Amino acid sequence: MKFACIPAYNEEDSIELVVTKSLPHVDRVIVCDDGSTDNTAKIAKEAGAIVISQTNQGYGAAISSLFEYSRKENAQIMITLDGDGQHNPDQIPLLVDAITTHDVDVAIGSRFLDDSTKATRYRKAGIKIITSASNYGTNFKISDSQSGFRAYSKDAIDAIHPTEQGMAVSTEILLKISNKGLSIAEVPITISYEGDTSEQHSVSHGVGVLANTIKYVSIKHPLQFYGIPGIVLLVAGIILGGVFLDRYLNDQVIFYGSLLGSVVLFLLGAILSVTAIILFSMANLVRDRY
Ligand SMILES: Nc1nc2c(ncn2[C@@H]2O[C@H](COP(=O)(O)OP(=O)(O)OP(=O)(O)O)[C@@H](O)[C@H]2O)c(=O)[nH]1
Ligand SMILES: [Mg+2]
Repeated sequence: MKFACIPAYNEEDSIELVVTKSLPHVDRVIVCDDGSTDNTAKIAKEAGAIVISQTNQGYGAAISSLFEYSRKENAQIMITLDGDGQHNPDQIPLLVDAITTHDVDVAIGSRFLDDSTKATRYRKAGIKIITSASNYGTNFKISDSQSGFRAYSKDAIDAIHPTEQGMAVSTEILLKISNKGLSIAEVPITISYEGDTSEQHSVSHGVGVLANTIKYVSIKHPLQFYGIPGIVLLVAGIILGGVFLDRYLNDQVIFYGSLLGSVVLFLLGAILSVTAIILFSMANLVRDRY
């Protein structure tokens, strides 16, 4: 059984077309209406979708509910796509095909595999930065880590339990795919940015997603992320302390600058190093829990 799963928040203008265009390609269309204040739920239901309604918690919370539903209802393949009409439901078979004929666990619809995407330069640059950070954490080499147009195999549906409530869920899922050893492939898709004026919103949104991505990556590689800067600071603190002692012992000059600098660097270095060690052991302990 194939399910098309659509997170939707106040998408009454677009949801009907997304649902009706998705229906021919799947067995069920499920819309997660995350506390919309418009007629999204009603329109989706009338168009033929099953509607899950919950209080507004964010994109990630909706994705999480859709995973849970698909697991419970034994979906063999789950496709996620946006309710705002930016993804073309007629491309669902492209993603499904990657799973059924090429045997991958997760197919990501990428906007950037060919150059036709008309996203603004800033948006492209932002997604590139986030994707590089995310690739560093996963060892994948994908081009669009933030795409919401994806397909998941049964193994992936069973293995992935997202917990991020916001947009960072896209990165979180990639890390979980990597940790579980699931396979991944990208499929070129097109996206429509018509009528999109949310540039400013996108900047703050992008910064938030990047911060979250760094959080995930730093947990995955704590020794590089905290340990190396920690040791560098510790060593710098020790050197500066040596300079202070040298001046004090040889010339009886109390050089307050290097004393203070040495203490600050040493403390910062110690904090980062301890953080690295704690995160490293914690990551090992909880790695296989989800
Ligand atoms: N259920 C639910 N869906 C949401 C929420 N926020 C966004 N969505 C849906 O998730 C999809 C993607 O959200 P968008 O805001 O379009 O994100 P985007 O495509 O990255 O950004 P834009 O370029 O501004 O469209 C859309 O279908 C939204 O309706 C939410 O809080 N809950
Ligand atoms: Mg959108």
